[in-house]
Amino acid sequence: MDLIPRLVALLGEDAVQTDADIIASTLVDHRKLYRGATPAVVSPRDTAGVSKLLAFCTEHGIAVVPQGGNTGYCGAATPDESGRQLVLSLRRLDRIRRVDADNFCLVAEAGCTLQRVQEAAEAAQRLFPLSLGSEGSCQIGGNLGTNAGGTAVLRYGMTRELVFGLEVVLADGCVLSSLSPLRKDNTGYDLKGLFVGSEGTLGVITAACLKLFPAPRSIATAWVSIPEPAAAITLLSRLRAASGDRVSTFELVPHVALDLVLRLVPGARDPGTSRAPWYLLVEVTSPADEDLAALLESTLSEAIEQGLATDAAIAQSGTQRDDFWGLRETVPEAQRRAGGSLKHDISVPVAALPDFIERGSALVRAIAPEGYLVAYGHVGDGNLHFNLNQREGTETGAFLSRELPLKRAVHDLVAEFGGSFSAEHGIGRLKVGELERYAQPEELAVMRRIKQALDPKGILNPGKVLRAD
Ligand code: 2HG
Ligand code: ZN
Repeated sequence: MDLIPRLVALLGEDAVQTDADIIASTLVDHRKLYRGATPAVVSPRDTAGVSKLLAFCTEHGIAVVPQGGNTGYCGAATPDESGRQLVLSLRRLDRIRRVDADNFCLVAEAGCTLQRVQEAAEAAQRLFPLSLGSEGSCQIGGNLGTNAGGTAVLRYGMTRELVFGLEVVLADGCVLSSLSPLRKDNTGYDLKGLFVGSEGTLGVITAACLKLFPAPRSIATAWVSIPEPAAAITLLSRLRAASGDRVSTFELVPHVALDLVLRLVPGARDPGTSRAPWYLLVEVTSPADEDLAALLESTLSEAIEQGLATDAAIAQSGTQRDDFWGLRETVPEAQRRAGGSLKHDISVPVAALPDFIERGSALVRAIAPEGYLVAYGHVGDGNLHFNLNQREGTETGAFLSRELPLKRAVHDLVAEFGGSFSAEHGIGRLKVGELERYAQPEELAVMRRIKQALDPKGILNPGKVLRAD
């Protein structure tokens, strides 16, 4: 079959791109772990176009790899090396179809950037709380497909919890549409829950009805020096109680990460607090007018008196708040600039994090002496990016050769703690083997049966999440 003319006939010339220079960036994942090939990047202009494409691909057994902003960490949006998988770009589905302040919802198409969704909510005095470092370029379809996490999960939950309903195109082209803002709808299986986090392997999400919240009117942000991770756990529960559970962000940053950021990220500003082995970025927000800075100040002063913290700075302006946030959000960039890194996106029950850090650090010292630990992240969710960077003066080959033994040891430790080897970045292609190893066999069998039922020809993102047959 002459594929390209058939695609052009189906969707129009402007929907089919084959120029090697133009499509190059869609063939490599964000972390540059994979480099794929494709006959074309197809960008339908609407849901009907996605439906036509998938029906055609099912009929002819052509694999399709859905792609949003291409900012994922596990290679879920990259085609394989065969050169036979089409890339389905959702970028032209970029309308905010409706903002409904009274029902606290909005309907956005998959190709809207997360930032556009946030701004549409803000314009209606509402909040869409999903918040990630890549929000300017990641797309809401990708956030839904990967069940993205980010820095407000503690208060508002992962993406899955922010959805009223979805519009999804199934492999055979059939469109499931459920975009109403019903808070109660107890009619059968939770189909939307199935598609969120399925990474494009069960259907292609084309639009979503998203949950909004009252816009915050008061915000207080602090950068806190703490002596050890255990102090973070105590401080978190104190602050949750003192604030009436309005802590929206509670992030842990080790000194080594702050140091990398200050050295390697242009514009990064020292928070001015005394040096400590660990720091916290803490934010408390409220939809009412209240003095949250005073609340933070009294809780943190008490913490300092009791030795739970050694210093703290409360942001005195929007600029200082942005500076504090920048110190946390640019840790991945600083890690990249510092050279080779090994990453583990793990979670354990929140209160077990200090023990995990201690035992995990010992593993790093024993297994990967060429690396040093840069463990940071969403301590309020029990989710750490247990990452390593290469020590200066060591051999890159030796450092990288530690990847597999270290991953096995860290993930085994996570399993011992009853945790997850992929807390927020998903499975993609990178962690298919890990899922096979750590998921319960019964769970895997159910996943395979669902995949078989919804995509019997296996055209949807083959080889991602589950190994292709
Ligand atoms: C973050 O929390 C992201 O900054 C990226 O999830 C984590 O680079 C990483 O490992
Ligand atoms: Zn993260």
